[in-house]
Amino acid sequence: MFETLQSRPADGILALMQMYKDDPRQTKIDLGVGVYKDATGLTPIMRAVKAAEKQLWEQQDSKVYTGLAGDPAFADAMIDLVLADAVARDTVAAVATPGGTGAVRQAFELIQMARPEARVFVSDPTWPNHISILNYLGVEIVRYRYFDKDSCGVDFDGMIEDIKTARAGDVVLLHGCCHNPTGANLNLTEWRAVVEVLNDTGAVPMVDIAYQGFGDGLEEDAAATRLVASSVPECLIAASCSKNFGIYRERTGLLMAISQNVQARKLHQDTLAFLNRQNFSFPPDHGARLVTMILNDAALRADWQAELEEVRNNMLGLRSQLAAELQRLSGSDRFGFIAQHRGMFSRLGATPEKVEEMRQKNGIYMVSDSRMNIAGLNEHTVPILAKAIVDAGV
Ligand code: HCI
Repeated sequence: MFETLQSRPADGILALMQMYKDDPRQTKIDLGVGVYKDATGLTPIMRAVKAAEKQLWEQQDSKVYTGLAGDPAFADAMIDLVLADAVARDTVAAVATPGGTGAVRQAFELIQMARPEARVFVSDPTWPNHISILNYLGVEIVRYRYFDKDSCGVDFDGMIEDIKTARAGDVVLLHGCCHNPTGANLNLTEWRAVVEVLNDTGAVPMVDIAYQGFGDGLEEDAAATRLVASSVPECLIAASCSKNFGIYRERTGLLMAISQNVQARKLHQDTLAFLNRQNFSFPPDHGARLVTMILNDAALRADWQAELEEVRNNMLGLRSQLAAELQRLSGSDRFGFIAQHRGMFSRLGATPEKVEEMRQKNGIYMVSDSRMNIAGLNEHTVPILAKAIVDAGV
């Protein structure tokens, strides 16, 4: 029977990761997959994670199943981190998921289950996995304008015009902070306008927040998600712990369904648990437990926050350095957006041909849409990248 299988297109980001590994050049620079790297190119285990793991090893006496929703203490800690007091706890149904991708997948399945005719509006561009999973599930996709290729900022008027065409019961997928792949984000005034459109149309927001703490700070990065959650009747939030806790392979995420109708919460909670059961039974626990320990222990939490700040400031420093170097070499301000963008990524605005040229000539690996992982740089490689960009005539 398996001879009927057809090969599927590879994920562009993951294929690039392999190409980078296979490149023998010592001078190669990896600006591809979205993992944080320090100045030596290492993706470190955060200090608080190591400490929590040690404690866990010493204290954990059983690995028996948790619950279908995962440990409720994990949901509580994460709801507090993402939403603080924006909404009442008894309005939030939540399940632990295998990573942020797991939360996204479950959210899309929930949408399809609740309303098969719902369309999901996604930013143009969005994270390729959003498109891939929606297509796989057969959910209709509508793209809304987002990235303005001239300014490399947000085409806000275009975005508003497009999301206004959503109907009641459609879903608008929003990146809570640190937009992937562009790095271009809305300000809070613009977010308020988005909320107004959501409430006018009756469209349901789904917020994907995978980089909290990588942009302007933990609280600042959650502000838009909190605003949305507190302003609409219903919303979904997919949160990832992969990046801000550096626990990528532990697959740690949370899906939240929030409804102002408190009576609906039990049904939402049961439905989310049902979806977990259909897909994998119990969600992974190790990463979720580390996150819970860190968030609930004052000393671990303080150390985690301090290290996350180092990570964030390192990326901001690299952004400033790259923007300044490009300004110096090109004699123009056209790359100033790199210092304005936030998070791990910036879309440079180069054609796929120029991206390929930089890969072949300079061993610089960025995604073909010219997304660069800023954390893949260090103070020595910034000038090399800037020169390659200007030499390629970007
Ligand atoms: C990213 O690079 O956008 C995040 C990491 C990732 C990439 C592709 C599939 C899963 C996760």
